[in-house]
Amino acid sequence: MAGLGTIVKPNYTVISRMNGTHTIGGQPTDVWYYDRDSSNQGFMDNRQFPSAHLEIIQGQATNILFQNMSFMPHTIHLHGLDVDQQNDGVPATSFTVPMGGSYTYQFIAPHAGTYHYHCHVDTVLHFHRGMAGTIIVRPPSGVTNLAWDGGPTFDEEVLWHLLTFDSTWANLYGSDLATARHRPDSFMINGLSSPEARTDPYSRLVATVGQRIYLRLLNSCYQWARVRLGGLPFDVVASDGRPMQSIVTTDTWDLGPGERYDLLLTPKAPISTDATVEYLDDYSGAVLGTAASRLEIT
Ligand SMILES: [Cu+2]
Repeated sequence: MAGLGTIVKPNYTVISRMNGTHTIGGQPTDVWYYDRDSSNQGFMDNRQFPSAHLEIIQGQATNILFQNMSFMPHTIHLHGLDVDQQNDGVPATSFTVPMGGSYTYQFIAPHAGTYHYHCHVDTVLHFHRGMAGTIIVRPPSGVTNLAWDGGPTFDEEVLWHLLTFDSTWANLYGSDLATARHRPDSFMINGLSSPEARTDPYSRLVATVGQRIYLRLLNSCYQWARVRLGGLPFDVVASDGRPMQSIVTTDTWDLGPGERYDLLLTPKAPISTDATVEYLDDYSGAVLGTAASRLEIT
């Protein structure tokens, strides 16, 4: 979907909430999430799982006022962004934001690219219950059709936040023996399983022949994720917020947990097919489950 983040600004209010609901595996499921101030429109409006998407600008002083409107301590960890220790949201090296409290995370993002944020309190569980979102750092000009200064331009932009869910963790309030193993039973793109992800305007890859689709991937689950775009070749152009040293052209790409990759797809003929993510067992590599959206090129 073109221009998924056309409003870019340096300052946000982000509110943690523990009273969300999202349909996961066909079941209404309690989720915890980061809400975004309503003045920012953009990616995945009104969806509580995954958390709000944020857009900021390379080189600008950025302030994220975090208000903890929930009943447990939380933080915002700015995964992959080069922030100082005070603003890194890791409790062991800084502090937590208590219930009812607030803190303004302050930083300057030095590199345009695809990033991630999540809670770092009882991380394994808070992350899984939904306290994780994406950040796009735009180049200094703020334009939304250029990956970074000197990098590729594109006509369409899509963001896939890759997620799995273990329903036996759904109602836990603290990690314990139950969270020693993660056995996912839902496999999603942007919080949606295949039937919904195939029709979701934020997840579909739609363009005309010759247009350039920029697909930002975040693997935000505890498994490896294998991405295929209907068998078409694509270029892997960026990794974890930095340009690839050399572009890789392939039709299959694997992401480890926490990794981000940016893909550039330029279809040369019309096609209507599935674009898929296979989630893989860490040890055996067996496919645990698949999520699919659509690749529609006319
Ligand atoms: Cu938390």
